[in-house]
Amino acid sequence: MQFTSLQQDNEIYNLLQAETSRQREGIELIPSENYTSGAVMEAMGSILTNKYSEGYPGKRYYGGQVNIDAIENIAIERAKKLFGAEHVNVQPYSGSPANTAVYFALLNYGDTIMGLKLDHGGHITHGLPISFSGKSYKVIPYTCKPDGWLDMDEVERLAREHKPKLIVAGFTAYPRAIDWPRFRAIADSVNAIAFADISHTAGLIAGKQLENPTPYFDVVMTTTHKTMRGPRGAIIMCKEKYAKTIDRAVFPGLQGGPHDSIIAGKAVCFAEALLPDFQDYAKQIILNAKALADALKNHGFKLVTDGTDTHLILIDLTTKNITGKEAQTALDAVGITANKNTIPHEPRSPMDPSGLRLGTPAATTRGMKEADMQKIAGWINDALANKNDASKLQTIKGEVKNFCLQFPLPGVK
Ligand code: DSN
Repeated sequence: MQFTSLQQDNEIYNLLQAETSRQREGIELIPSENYTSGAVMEAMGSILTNKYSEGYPGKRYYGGQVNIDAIENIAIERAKKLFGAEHVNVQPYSGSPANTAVYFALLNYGDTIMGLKLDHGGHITHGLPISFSGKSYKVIPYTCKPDGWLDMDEVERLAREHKPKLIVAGFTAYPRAIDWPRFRAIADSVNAIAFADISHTAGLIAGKQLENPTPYFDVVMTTTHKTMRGPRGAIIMCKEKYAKTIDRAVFPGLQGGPHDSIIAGKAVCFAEALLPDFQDYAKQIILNAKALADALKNHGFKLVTDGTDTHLILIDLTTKNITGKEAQTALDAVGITANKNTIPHEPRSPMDPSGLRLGTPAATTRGMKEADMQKIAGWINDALANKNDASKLQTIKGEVKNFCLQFPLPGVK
């Protein structure tokens, strides 16, 4: 028997309803999360999930591809237009497999790569010793300075010394704009491949608020579900000379059949990002992040690099009497979702670090503005100051819920 409605699976249906309430009644401040549109969700939950389509448009291993080819080609063309890319592969399942495909395409095992150290704001796939990237390649990590700013002089010195084959410029917890030309110049000076992982800021780049590395980097990868506000997935963009190698690494190198419903969702989110109001959205994300950063500083919080140029804020809690884990738990109790995070030169452990990472993409999608960020900073301050006072936390939770109910949840009826 096949169910005709999700309600026939009570257990999952009820949890989905509960998650809808959680998302509706709380403030989402995890910088890598967002709310997709109803149109993106419609594509993701469509009959395209029934299809297998190994290969690429015009070169598939199964029949019945007339519509699938058209959808994939549209996704590719829209991404090219959005980022000014020469070649785009829209099939990667997500960011980690996409980064793995880039390495698999362009490197031999044992080659030297450089990436930002994870606890300084990099990513597991940028060379963490216990990950595939760290086990397969010789990794020379670069770091941030004690003030939290990226140490570009160190990047240059390490590149000269170790002559990497590829330099990853990618960031998951770095609040500042990136000097892409300097990365490119350093890579050129040692003949390295310049690879940007723009997963966090792609929406701000597509929305023309931050500089775009795509025209002059060799390879650029982005996920599509963060500031891009699309389905969970990724794309790889590259210069034409790498196109064949990248495509072969994605399929058949690492993946089988692409997720066609997700590719349709990517096409839809690119169409949304090509509309002029996406630029207003991207601008508002940054205005909100700056407003939230200023308000937090007024409450006495120390921020890594003392502020932000992007959607992301990293609070250094070492001057407050609370750890990142305790802060995350206290915020969960009031309906504010954020994540504990390491800070550069972390004195504690990744499971209970000294930082708290916040971001404004999701709150901005719901329509929150600068004045709302002041309120949110106030609730964050109160929740952390009263982390052991269950009754006070309950009161704040009520205020947060009343506030959130004024902002509809996109994509949900
Ligand atoms: N998990 C993502 C983030 O939160 O930044 C990175 O993959």
